[in-house]
Amino acid sequence: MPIKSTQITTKDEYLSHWQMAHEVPQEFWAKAAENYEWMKPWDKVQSGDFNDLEIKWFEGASLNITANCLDRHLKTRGDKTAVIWESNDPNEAPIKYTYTELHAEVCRFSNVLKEKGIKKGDRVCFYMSMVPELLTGVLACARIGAVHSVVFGGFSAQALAGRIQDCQAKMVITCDEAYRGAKTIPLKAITDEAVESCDTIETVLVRERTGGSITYKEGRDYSLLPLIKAAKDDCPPEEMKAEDPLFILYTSGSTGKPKGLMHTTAGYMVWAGYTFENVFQMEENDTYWCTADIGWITGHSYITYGPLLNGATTIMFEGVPTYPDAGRFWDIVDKFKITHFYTAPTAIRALQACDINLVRKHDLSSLKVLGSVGEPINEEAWEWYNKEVGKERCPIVDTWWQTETGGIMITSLAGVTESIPAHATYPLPGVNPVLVDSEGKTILGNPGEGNLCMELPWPGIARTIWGDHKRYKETYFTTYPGKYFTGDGARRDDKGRYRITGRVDDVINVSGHRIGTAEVEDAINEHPAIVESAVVGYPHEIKGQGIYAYVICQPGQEETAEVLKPQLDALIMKMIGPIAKLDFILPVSGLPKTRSGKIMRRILRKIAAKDGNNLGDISTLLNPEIVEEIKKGAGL
Ligand code: 7RM
Repeated sequence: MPIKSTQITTKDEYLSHWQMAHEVPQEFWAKAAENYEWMKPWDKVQSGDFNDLEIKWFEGASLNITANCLDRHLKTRGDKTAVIWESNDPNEAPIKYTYTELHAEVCRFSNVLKEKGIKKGDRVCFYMSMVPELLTGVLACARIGAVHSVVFGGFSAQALAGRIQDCQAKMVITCDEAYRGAKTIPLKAITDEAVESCDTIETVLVRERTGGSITYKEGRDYSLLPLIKAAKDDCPPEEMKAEDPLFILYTSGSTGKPKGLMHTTAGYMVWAGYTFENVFQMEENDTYWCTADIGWITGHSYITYGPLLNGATTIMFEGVPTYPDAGRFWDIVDKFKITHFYTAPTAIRALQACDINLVRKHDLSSLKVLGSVGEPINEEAWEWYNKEVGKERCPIVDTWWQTETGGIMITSLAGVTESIPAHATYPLPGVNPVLVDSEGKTILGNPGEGNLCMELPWPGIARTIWGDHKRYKETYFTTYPGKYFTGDGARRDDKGRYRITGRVDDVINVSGHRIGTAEVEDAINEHPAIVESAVVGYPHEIKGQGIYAYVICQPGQEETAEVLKPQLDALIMKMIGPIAKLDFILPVSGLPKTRSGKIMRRILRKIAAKDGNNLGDISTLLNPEIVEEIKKGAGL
C-alpha cells in the first residue's frame, strides 16, 4: 500500500504508520521528507547502522533548513505571526515577527555574521538569555551554514570556556546582562572571563538588553543591534549537504566532561518537523508555547525548528515562572490565547505548591493541548496539571526524548492516542524501543521492565560526539552492542505502553537539567580539605532529584556540612554553574568500595533516599563496616 501522507489523525493510522516505518522505513521517510523543499534530491534515504556507526539520512541531497522554516512559508503564510517574544517584565510590550519579518531579520543577522568573517562550517557559540536574537541568531547560522552551539546562560565562565575550546568556536554572541525575574546576570562579564582562555575566538557580539555597564574590547567586541539594523535583509540560503553539521549541543553524561552532540541537517529537520506535527496536532490558527530555554535541546527542536518548519506561531519567553508572581505562566496563556502549552514537571510541581488562586483566577479556556518534558512526571503533578490547568479537557502529551535523539521519541499523540498519568506511552513511527536486562538480554512480552535501548536508527539521532567518534561509540553503543543505550530505565505495561522510570546511570536530573555526578565531584574535590567525594541523586519534591554529596575530609580538617556548604557551592558555581548547587552534604570517614576500588553508588543512592533497610548484598565490599556509620550519619 503506497503511503499517502505521514500525518497521523487516528489511532489506527498511528498503528499502521508505526508498522510501515518499521517494514519499509526508506519509503516512509521519503514520504515524510516530501513535505520539505530540497535543492537536490537524495540518492539514498538511509544507510549505516548501530554497528558501523556511519549513520546517514538522505545522502546525496542538499537543502537549507531555514529555507524550510522561513522562505517556504512566505507565499502561504507571510503575514502570519511566526514568533511572539514576551519580556521578563510583564509591562514591556511583546515583540512580534511575521514570517516575512522573521525572514528579513534572519537575513540581516546572516549578513552580520558574514561581515564578521563567519563562513560555512565555522562554529558560533551563543551565551545569551531568551532574547529574540538568540532565535534569529541560531537561524542565521543555519542559513549561512555555520554550526551553532548554544550554551545555557546559567553556566559558569569555566563551563562556557570548556565548550568554546572543545568546538573551537570563532565567535561568541552574548548579552550585556540577562534579566531573570528580579535578578540580572552579567553575561558579558562572564563571557570576557571565559574568552581569556579561548584563543579561537575572534569576535564577540553583544546584544544590549539591560543597558548595564560592560566593557567592549577594541577590535574584538561589537554591539549587535546596530549591526543588524544596518545589514541588508536579503541573504540567500547556503546549499548544505544532508549530513553537514547543523549544530552542536553539550550535555552531561556519567563520566568525563560534557559531550558535544552533533546533529546534522536533513535528518534532524525531518525529525523535528515530523514529530512536532504529529505530537502536538496544531491547527493553523493555534498558538504554541514551549517554556524551555533555547540553551537546551527542547528549545532547539520545539521552540525554534519544529514549530517554524510547520509554519506555527511560537512564543519565546524571557522570564521565569515565578516573576512577578507564580501566576505568570497563566497570565501569558491568557494574554496570547495559548492553545498548546509545553513545560517541565519541575515547573508544574513548583506552581502546584503555590496559592491555587494564582491558577484559578485565570481563564485558560484557550488551552487545547498540554505537554510535559524533561523528567518523569509523577502522578500527583500529572493529575494537578490535568485538572487545574487543562480543566480535564486537554490531552497531556508526556514526551520522552533526549539531546541525543534530536526530537520526541516516546509519547502519546494529542487527541489521537490515549494519555495516561505518568506514562510516555507509545513510540513514534521510526522508533524501535527495546528493554534489556543487565546482561543485555532482551525482555520479551508485556509487561516488562528493563534498560531502555533503541534497536534501529531514526532520522534525528545525533551522528557523533564532536571531535570524538570513539567516545560516541563507547558511550551509547558498547553497553549493549548493536543497540543505542539511552541511560534510562523503563517499564512496559500489558498494552505495550512505556513508563520511563529515570536514569539508571550516574546522571542526575535536577529540575529537568542533566548533571553528571562526576562533574560535581570534580568541583567538590577542588576543595583543599576534601580527600574524596561521591555524589548521587535523591528524590526531591520540586526538583525531581536533588544533589546529595558524601564527602571525606582530610584528617584534622574535618568540617561540618554547614561550614562546607557555601564553600563547595562556590566551587560548583565557578566550575559548572548555579544549576548544580548541592542540596545535601554528608561528611563521612569513608565510602563503601568494592575490592576493585569502585564506589558502590547503589548503596549511597539508597541511603540518600532514606531507604536504609534494603541495601542488598554488601558482602563484596572492602569496608562493609562503613555502611553503618554512613547510615547513622544520614539519620537512619
Ligand atoms: C528532552 C530532554 C534527557 C533525559 C532522559 C530522561 C529525562 C526527558 C522525559 C524524561 C521521563 C519524560 N533532553 N526525560 N523527558 N524522563 N519522562 N517525558 O530533556 O537530554 O536534557 O535529558 O531526561 O532521563 O534521558 S535531555
